[in-house]
Formats: sequence, C-alpha cells, structure tokens
Amino acid sequence: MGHYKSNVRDLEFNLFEVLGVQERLGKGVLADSDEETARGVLSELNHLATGPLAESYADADRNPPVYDPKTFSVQLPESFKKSYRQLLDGEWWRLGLTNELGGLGMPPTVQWAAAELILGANAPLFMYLAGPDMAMIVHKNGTEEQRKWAQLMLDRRWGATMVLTEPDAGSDVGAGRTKAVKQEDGSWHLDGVKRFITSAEHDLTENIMHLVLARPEGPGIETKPGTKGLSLFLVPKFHFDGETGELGERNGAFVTNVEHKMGIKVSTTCELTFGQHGTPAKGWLLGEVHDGIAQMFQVIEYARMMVGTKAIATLSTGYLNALEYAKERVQGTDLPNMLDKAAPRVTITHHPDVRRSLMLQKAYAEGLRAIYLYTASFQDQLWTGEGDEAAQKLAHSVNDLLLPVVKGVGSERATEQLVQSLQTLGGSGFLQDYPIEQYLRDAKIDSLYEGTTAIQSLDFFFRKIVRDKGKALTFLAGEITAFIESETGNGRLKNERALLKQALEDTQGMLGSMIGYLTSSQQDPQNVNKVGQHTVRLLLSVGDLLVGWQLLKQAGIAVVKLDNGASAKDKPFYEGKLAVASFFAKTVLPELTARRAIVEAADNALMEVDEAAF
Ligand code: ST9
Ligand code: FAD
Repeated sequence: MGHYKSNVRDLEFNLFEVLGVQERLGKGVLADSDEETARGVLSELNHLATGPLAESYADADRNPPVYDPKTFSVQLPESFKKSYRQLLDGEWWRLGLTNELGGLGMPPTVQWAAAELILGANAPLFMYLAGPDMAMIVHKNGTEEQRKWAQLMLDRRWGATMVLTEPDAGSDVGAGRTKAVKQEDGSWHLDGVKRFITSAEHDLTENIMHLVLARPEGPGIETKPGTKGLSLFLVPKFHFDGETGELGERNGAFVTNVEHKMGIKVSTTCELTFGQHGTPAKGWLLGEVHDGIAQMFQVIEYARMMVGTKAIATLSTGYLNALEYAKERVQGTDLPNMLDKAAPRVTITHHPDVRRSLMLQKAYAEGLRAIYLYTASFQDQLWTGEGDEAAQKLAHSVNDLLLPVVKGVGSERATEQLVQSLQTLGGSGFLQDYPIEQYLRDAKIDSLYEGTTAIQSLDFFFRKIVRDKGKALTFLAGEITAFIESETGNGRLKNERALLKQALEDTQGMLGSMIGYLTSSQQDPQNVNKVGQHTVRLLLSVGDLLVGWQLLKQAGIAVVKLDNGASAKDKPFYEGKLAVASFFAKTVLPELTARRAIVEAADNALMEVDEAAF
C-alpha cells in the first residue's frame, strides 16, 4: 500500500448526501454527467491517486530536482515524471476545463473533490498541471490571436506559471519593479528579476507560458504606483508559431536559481530573470488591456482554493495514517487499571488523550473538507449560471467570503493538526518510515504562499466583510441561525445546537467590536491597529464556527440515516459523524467565548512596546 489514505466515502457523503450535487447534473452545461459518472470519476481517480500518483511521493522528496546553472535547466526525478505521465494519459488535465475547451462536464464541487485525491496523493503533480487551467484564463481574457495560443497551450499540454513575487515585493505585490517596455511591433520587452516562481523550469513539457505582472512603460503609457499600475504579460519560454505551435527560438526568460526547501521539494521554486542574459524577454499584453492585478486575481482565486484543498487533503491522509497506527500500537494499560502492574496492555486508542487528539484531527479534516466543498457549491452556481442576477451576485460574494477561510483556516489548522497526527505515532512519527513528517514539511507552505494567513485575514475583514457591507456574511449567519432553530437531530443534537448558537453570538460579538474599532479610527487612526491585532483570531474563529456548523449539519443527516436503518457498513460512518460533531461542539466551540472577551478588551499596548523591548 502507498502512503496515501483517501476518504472517498466522505467525499461522496458531502457531494450526494449533504450538498445534493446530483440534482444539478444532467442539465445545461452539465447535461452529459449524472451521479453515476461523477462517482465513476472519483473511483477511477482514487485508484490512480492511491497507486501510481502516490508512488513517487517519497522518492521525489529524497531525490529532488537537479538544476544546471550553465544551461538554466532542471531535471526532475524519473519516478515523478512517470506519475505525471500517468496523470496526463488519464486525461485528468481536462478536469477543470469548461466544455468549450474540452472539459469533463463536471461541476466545481466534483472537480475539487477529485482534486483532493491528486493533492493528497502528490500535490506537486497538480501544480505542474496548471497549464490547462491557466490556458482557460488566457482564453477568457485574451485577444482573438491569444485565444488561439490558449488552444495551443491545451493541445500541446504546455506548462504555465503565475509570476508576481520579487525580492522586495512579496505580500506587497504593488512594490514590484519588473518593467515592460513597449516595442514597435506591439510586443513588450520585460526587464527584472522575479523570485519564488513555482514550475518556472522543469523537463515535463516542451514549453512553459509565464503569466507575468510587470509595470508597463512606453510613449503614452501612464506609470502608476502600486498594484493598479501592473499589467499582465504572456511570456513564453520558447517562441512558437501562432498557428501550429511549433517551437522557435529561446525567449530571454531564464531560471537563474532553484531554491532548496523544507518541503514540496519536487515542485521547483525558481528565480526567473527577464532580459538580462543577452536575449530580450519578449512578452505580449494579455487582452491588450492594462488590467493586470484584476486578471491575475482570476488565477489567484483558483490557486487559493487549490492551496486550501491541498492542506485539507494532507491533513486527512495524516489523520488516517495516525488512526491506523493507533489501532495497532499496544502500549500501557487502561487508565482505570493503572495501579495494577499486571493489567493487560492495550492499544493506544484506549487512552483518553489519544482519543481526544484523534477526534480533533477528524473534526478538522472532515469539517474543513465540508467547508471547501460547501464553498465549491457556490462555484457550481456560477459555473451553471443558474438563478437570477441577484442569486449570481450572492453566489459570487459568498464564494469570495469563504476563500480566505478555505485557504487561511485550512492551512493553519492542517499544519497544527498534522503535528498531532505525528504525535500519535510517538517517536516513530519522527521517522521517514512513515509519511507524516513529510506531510508536515509539505503542508507548511500552504499558510505562506498565495498570501500568508495574515494577508488572508486582512482580505477577509476589510474586503470580504467591510467592503461587502456584510452581505455575504449576513447570508451565512442566516443559514446558521436557520439550522440552530431547526429540529435537526430529532432531539439528539439540542445541546450541540445551543453551543453553536453561543459560538455564533461570540463570533458576531468579536466582529462587532472590530467594526467599532474601525469606525472609531476615523477620529483616532491608531484604532485600526486594534483591528489588525485580531484579524487572524477572527478568521480562525469564523473557521471554527463553520466547522462546528458543518459537522452538526452532517450529524443531522447521519441521525436520519441511522434512524432509517443504515447498512452495517455505513453504521460506523454515520455514528462517527454524530460523535465528531458533538465532540467539537462541546470541546472547541466554547473557546470562542474567551476569544470574544480578548477582542472586546483590545487596546494598543502592544503597538506601544518599544522594539528594543521585544
Ligand atoms: C503564489 C503561488 O504564491 C503559489 C502556488 C503556485 C501553484 C501553481 C499554480 C497552480 C494554480 C493554477 C491556477 C490556474 C488558474 C485557473 C483558473 C481557472 C478559473 N479577490 O486591496 P487592494 C485585486 S503566487 C479578487 O487595493 P493592494 C482587485 O482587482 C503569489 N481581487 O490591494 C483590486 O482592485 P479593486 C501570491 C482582489 O493593497 C486590486 O487587487 N501572492 C482581491 O494594492 C487592488 O486591491 C499573493 O497572493 C481579492 N481577494 O495590494 C500576494 N484582493 O479593489 C498576497 C485584491 O478595485 N498579497 N484584488 O477591486 C495580497 O493579496 C495583498 O492583499 C494585495 C495588496 C497584493 C492584493
Ligand atoms: P513577506 O511579505 O515579507 O512577509 C513576511 C511576514 O510578514 C509574513 O508573516 C507576513 O504575514 C507578514 N506581513 C507582511 N505584510 C503584512 C501586512 N501588511 N500585515 C500583516 N502581516 C504582514 N510567488 C509567485 O509570484 N509565484 C509563485 O508561483 C510562487 N510560488 C511560491 C512557492 C514557494 C515554495 C514559496 C516559498 C513562495 C512562492 N511564491 C510565489 C511567493 C509567495 O507568494 C510569497 O512568499 C508570499 O506571498 C509572502 O511573501 P514574502 O515571502 O515576501 O513574505
């Protein structure tokens, strides 16, 4: 057996028993799919993921890519290339595409459930497979000629990158200095150095299309500071024939370094230098419009969902590996027998603290999975275009609101709980004989790239709540309130629903205080620092509230299934849903009351501490 332990049962539970995705299938753009084909996609991909895709996971970590500075080229390990080929041969690169571009006709919920399987088995494979999805962005925003390039990117399975970061421009993308100078033939020459660019060099594809943010210069072009002064350029590694895709000369965008990292070692993280090695780095303005940051955010939104799903997928396999170990590892006696030195030894699942830890890992793995799939259900509405304009607008803003939760909370809780998965194995967890140490190293990046957790929390508060005037949040609060007031659980979840009610009030209390600090910052600008000290706390608290709610919603469904006589195979699954929801409501949600008190008592003492005193 490979390292990857998937949870297809839980994916199917979310899709077909909670979200009712099957009701959307068979109509409009989803006309060619039904429940059976969606289940078939998961089953087939699960087979591939747990086998051939997972197979190169450890090898590619121990034998990372080799960079040759003389030729600016990179060689990936053969084992990894084999897994990549199998993913391509299975046509899985079509997963996220629209029908028009040759997609599989599946909605985003099913796409992301399927993505979880690849991301859990070997996430860098998914990242190298970004070309087709990026082609979709080129197709959507490009000129007629560029739409043909998008088709070439697809037909020839080119790789692609998103190129924002520079040494002095990380979180602050608007500080970027790479420039693009307009040429007489309509193309642009790029000049500058980008850093940390994923997949900018490798030997998996014949060509790579870089999507680069740069500051345009030239006659009649107004130079603006910040993100609004950036444009998006298409910069291929090799020039190509626009009709046939046949490769021409090497373009002047060279990878001048590949980083040595803590994790995801097989995913190349590159310094990408434009126009400084004797060959101009030619680029073309996407769609001939100067709208770079907005265009790039179409990519970023997808990538943030991907990163959150990656983290959650890794936590899930970490938990399932820990669970398997715990069921077999015999150590110590039951606590009630602790004084009897001759008492029988038991498996560690008998120890209350191991149970506590395993149940918390399960809560976040399954609760966060429910959140990313719930988020994807709003993407489904946008994908099918169903509902009137108001419904579409709401789906858009709820998806926007939930993205920093999927990305920010997903990555933070995954890293935190994977430490617990490792702990479950005792000293063995520290060994490379088990996959969890690699999971931890590979998942840590998720709270850093695509916007750190601090950035996610600022985005969540200022853009997704304040700028949205709380509309999406009010909708969610309404959904949670309706659940609290329902009779869900048939009398069995009453206490838990009361705990959820308190958690909702506590979160609203936190938010109310923070809005108050923001409002008062109009008189005293320093008050916005009180907000800034607590945005991560708010984001994580909303995450806990949503995990608690989703788990209870699932428990409600489980109660009905159990009452109706679930099969012997399903019974433990549904009982697990009840147990985990109740555990989370009783042991985590009450913590929000203390967090609310902390936010309500906020002051600026922290901001007044002299740096020397740190
Ligand atoms: C990275 C990659 O880290 C790591 C993994 C790579 C994996 C490989 C690729 C795999 C994915 C493939 C994807 C394929 C795509 C397929 C898609 C298919 C559908 N939402 O607040 P302002 C915009 S990459 C939407 O003033 P500042 C908006 O246009 C590096 N738009 O910002 C706005 O204008 P307006 C990742 C947003 O103060 C404008 O920006 N790096 C959002 O100037 C200005 O907004 C980062 O993520 C949003 N949430 O700049 C940087 N926010 O307001 C993190 C802003 O008029 N830093 N816009 O609408 C930030 O995000 C900063 O907050 C900042 C601040 C740069 C935006
Ligand atoms: P900084 O921005 O310097 O942040 C340092 C610390 O300060 C962080 O804790 C941060 O949260 C905090 N901080 C910064 N600003 C604020 C603020 N305003 N408020 C509160 N806290 C703040 N980039 C690309 O363009 N393309 C890629 O493909 C890509 N892939 C990557 C792959 C890897 C493996 C890595 C490590 C990075 C990658 N990146 C990529 C870059 C990545 O997006 C940045 O590293 C990230 O956005 C953070 O920027 P930074 O590293 O400069 O940290």
